[in-house]
Amino acid sequence: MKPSRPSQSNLDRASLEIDVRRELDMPSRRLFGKRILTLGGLAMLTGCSLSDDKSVETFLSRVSRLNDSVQGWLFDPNRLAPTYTEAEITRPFPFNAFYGIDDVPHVDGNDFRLQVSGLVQDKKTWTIAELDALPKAEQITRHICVEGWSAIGRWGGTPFSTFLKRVGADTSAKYIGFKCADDYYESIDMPTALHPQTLLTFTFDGERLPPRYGYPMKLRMPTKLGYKNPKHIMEIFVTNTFPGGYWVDQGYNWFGGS
Ligand SMILES: Nc1nc2c(c(=O)[nH]1)N[C@H]1C(S)=C(S)[C@@H](COP(=O)(O)O)O[C@H]1N2
Ligand SMILES: [Mo]
Repeated sequence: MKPSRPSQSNLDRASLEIDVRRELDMPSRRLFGKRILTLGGLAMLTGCSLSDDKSVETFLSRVSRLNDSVQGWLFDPNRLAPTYTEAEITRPFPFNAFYGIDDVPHVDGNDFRLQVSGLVQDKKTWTIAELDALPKAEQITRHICVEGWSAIGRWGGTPFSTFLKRVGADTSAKYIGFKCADDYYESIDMPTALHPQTLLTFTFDGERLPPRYGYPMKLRMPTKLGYKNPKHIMEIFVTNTFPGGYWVDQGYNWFGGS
């Protein structure tokens, strides 16, 4: 986003952002509310400029009405998140998880089998070689974490819609759930799963996804905030039963995106 000159609305925004920090400094992140959770993040995801009073006001009023169903209606399956150039990639790219870097799970690729379950025709498991053979796609997009940072990275893999087609997913189902190697879990809505920028990724910056960024795979959605993007995916399931998510079950907004 462009740097903005100070204005009353921007000051309001600044103090809201301080609220975010204050909440994050609290021993428990559970108090993290829906209201401020997606404030700065959503604006960046939608490419919405907060550089003038009017757009800040429009934006704040939208956020104050924020809830999952409203966000679901706002989501436009054809709208694309911004993409960036090679030169804009953030180096080094930050690591984040609900634990420190020393506790990153190291999944053994030789034994690894991705499980696919629920409302799919083909419940076969997938080896890394089989996943690597899927049609390729790559994107340079911005990852936005609600903890107050964002970074641009390059992820490669396959369009998630291609994968869902391969496994014969029931695309009239409501949710896709993810179980991860580190006890993290997440779920997303079907329109986001089928969005053209939603990628099942196996590489970061042209290299095999390193453990810290989610080996063996990470679902990358530039239309969603960082916590919605599961790393170390071990199982993918299609369901009509709301699966929740690691942070969502502690009060984060489920939709978490645009
Ligand atoms: N399995 C798993 N996925 C996860 C997390 C996690 O703790 N475990 N943290 C989420 C959050 S809050 C962020 S910001 C991003 C961080 O991804 P990065 O390490 O590639 O920056 O991963 C998301 N996906
Ligand atoms: Mo995050």
